[in-house]
Amino acid sequence: MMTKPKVLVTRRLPDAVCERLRRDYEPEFNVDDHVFGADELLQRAEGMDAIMPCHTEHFTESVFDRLPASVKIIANFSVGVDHVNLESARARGVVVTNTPDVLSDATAEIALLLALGAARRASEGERLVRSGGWTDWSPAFMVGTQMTGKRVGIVGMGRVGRAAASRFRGFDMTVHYHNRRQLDPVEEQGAIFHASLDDLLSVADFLSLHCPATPESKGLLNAERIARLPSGAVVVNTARGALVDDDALLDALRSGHVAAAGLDVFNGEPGGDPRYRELDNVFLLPHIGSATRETRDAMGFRALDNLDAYFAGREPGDRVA
Ligand code: 8YV
Repeated sequence: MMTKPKVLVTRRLPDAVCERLRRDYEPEFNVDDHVFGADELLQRAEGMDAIMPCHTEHFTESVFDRLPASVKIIANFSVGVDHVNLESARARGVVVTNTPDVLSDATAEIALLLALGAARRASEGERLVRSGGWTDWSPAFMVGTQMTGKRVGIVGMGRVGRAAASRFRGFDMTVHYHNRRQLDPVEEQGAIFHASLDDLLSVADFLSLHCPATPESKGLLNAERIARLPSGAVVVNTARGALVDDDALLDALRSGHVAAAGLDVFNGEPGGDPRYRELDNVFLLPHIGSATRETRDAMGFRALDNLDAYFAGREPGDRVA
C-alpha cells in the first residue's frame, strides 16, 4: 500500500474535513487548537509533506529559511495569503494555495451586517437594552444613518466585493467601485467604475473594503483618503486590518467625519487596536467573516481539493505560488 502524505493541520477544522483528512492523508492535528509560533510551527513541520494552515500562522522569510525540505505544499484554509511570504515560497519551490469563492457569500453577509450595525448603531443599542439602561424613548433617540438609496463604494471588486455589491443592491444602493481592472458589463451589473480610488471615495456614503492586503495596499485608508469621503460616511472592513491607518480612522470617528465604522478585521489580531473599544460609533466583530458551518466545511474541502490535486501530480486549482 502506498504511504499517505503527511499533513500538518495547524488549527481545529470541521469534523467532515478531518474525516476526509484521515481517509486520504496522515494528518497531524493541533489537539488543543492553540496558535503555533514560528518555532513550534517549524518543529511540527519536521517530516511533513504538506501544511494546512490558517491566517493565524505566519510563514515569513525566516520561517521559509528554516522550513523542513519535506514540506512541498502549503494549502491554506483561507483566501487571504498575506500571512505567507509568496516570494520566499517561490524561491524555495514550495507550492501555495488558497480557498477562494467558497467564502464570498459568508463574508458578504458580514459586510452587510457591519454596514447596518454601524449605520443603525446596533452595538450601542444592544448594550443599552442589555445593561438595563434603556429607560426612555424619544424621536431623537439613537438616530442613525439610513442605507437605503445611498451610494456604496466597493474597493476591490473581486469575488467578495461582487457578492457584497449584490447584497447592497438589495438595499437600493447605487454601487460604485474601484478595481485594478474594469469588469465586463455582466460582472458589473450596473456598478459604476472609478479608475481612481480618490474619485470613488468622494461618492462613497458607505465604503466597503474588499481588496487583499499587500505591501501596496497597506494603510490604503489613510487620513488623506478618509478626508475625501463625504462627511458622515460609514466605513466597513471585512478584508484585512492592514488596509486601514487606525490613527486616521479613529480621528475621523471621533470628529464624526466618519459617522460609524463596522470592522471585522484589525491590525494586531486577535484583540485589535484597543482605542476602538472606547468609541460608541463602531460595530466590532472578531474576524468571523467566513465563520459559518457551510463555509468552514467548504473551505476545508477546497483546501483538500488542492492537496489532492498536488499529490495526484496535477496543478492545484487555487495555486497562488
Ligand atoms: C478565515 C479569512 O477565517 O480566508 C480568509 O482570508 O480571513 C477568513 O476567511 C481565516 O483566514 C482562516 O484562516
